[in-house]
Amino acid sequence: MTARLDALVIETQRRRATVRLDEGSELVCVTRGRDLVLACGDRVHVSRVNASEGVVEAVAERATLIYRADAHKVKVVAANVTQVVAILAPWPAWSEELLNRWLVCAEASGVKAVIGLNKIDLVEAAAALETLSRYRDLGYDVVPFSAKFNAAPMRERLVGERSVLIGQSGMGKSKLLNALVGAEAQRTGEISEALDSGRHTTTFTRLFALPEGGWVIDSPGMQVFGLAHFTRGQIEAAFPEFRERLGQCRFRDCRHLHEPDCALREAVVRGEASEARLAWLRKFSAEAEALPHYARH
Ligand SMILES: Nc1nc2c(ncn2[C@@H]2O[C@H](COP(=O)(O)OP(=O)(O)OP(=O)(O)O)[C@@H](O)[C@H]2O)c(=O)[nH]1
Ligand SMILES: [Mg+2]
Ligand SMILES: [Zn+2]
Repeated sequence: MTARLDALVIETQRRRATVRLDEGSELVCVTRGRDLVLACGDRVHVSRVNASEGVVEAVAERATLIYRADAHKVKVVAANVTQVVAILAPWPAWSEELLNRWLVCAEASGVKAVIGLNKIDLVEAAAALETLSRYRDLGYDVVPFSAKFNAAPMRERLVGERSVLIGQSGMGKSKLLNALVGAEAQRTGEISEALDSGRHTTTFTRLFALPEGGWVIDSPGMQVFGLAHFTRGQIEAAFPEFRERLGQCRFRDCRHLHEPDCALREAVVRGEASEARLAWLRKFSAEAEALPHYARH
């Protein structure tokens, strides 16, 4: 009978996970049972097989779980994070839709959302920051930085927190990670190469401890982010500017489209919320309703 050891999942790759034992060493593990889904940031119990291998026996209850789901699959992204950090850059162009999906996912998952604008050394940065002032007005922390020349503003937001970096390919997540941990810990990619081949530089998710405390998870670039694991109610409540108006529409089942006396549309007409954000709210909640609901992990 081997002793059960406490560990933290620091890398996930298909059916294998690398864990760091609390005493410091790392083990490559398989999981006991096919249903055990692991995410970086999970606290687990493992039994050691030999000096470098083990078996994950069980996962501790998660404080938070970030995952995405659509009609085809559910993909866990990170466990036990305190914040989702969306990494954008003036170039390549970011997707407003994905940014809004990440904000909604963070809000609906009960974690903070931070928006990082990387590559502010590029001339296009001023216009990008201007675009993002809309999100600042909603209350989000928008952090301009340069992974290449000055990552300090971002480091300040990450120290002591448990964060997952999320973004499209080529935004500089891994470059930031390297700046934070002071090493070439993660490979970074030439953008032309990444875009031309459609391939991402980072191919698996990995957790890194920050020297100053806390940890950060670097994930592969994402092009889709389904929100099918949330209900319409959860998605509607994930828009801070509309939150206190929910339930004030004339019809209880208002879809905020063409119904008379829609409190959300009235907020837009009065200039208190944007048409674009209402459009995302409609789109994401319609999508959530159209798909079967997934059980929470
Ligand atoms: N000018 C400039 N370029 C940067 C900066 N940060 C990253 N880059 C460049 O952007 C490219 C992509 O960086 P990565 O860190 O590999 O991007 P990623 O977000 O990890 O991409 P995936 O792993 O594919 O998701 C590389 O060529 C970096 O050198 C920055 O602050 N300024
Ligand atoms: Mg990367
Ligand atoms: Zn309405």
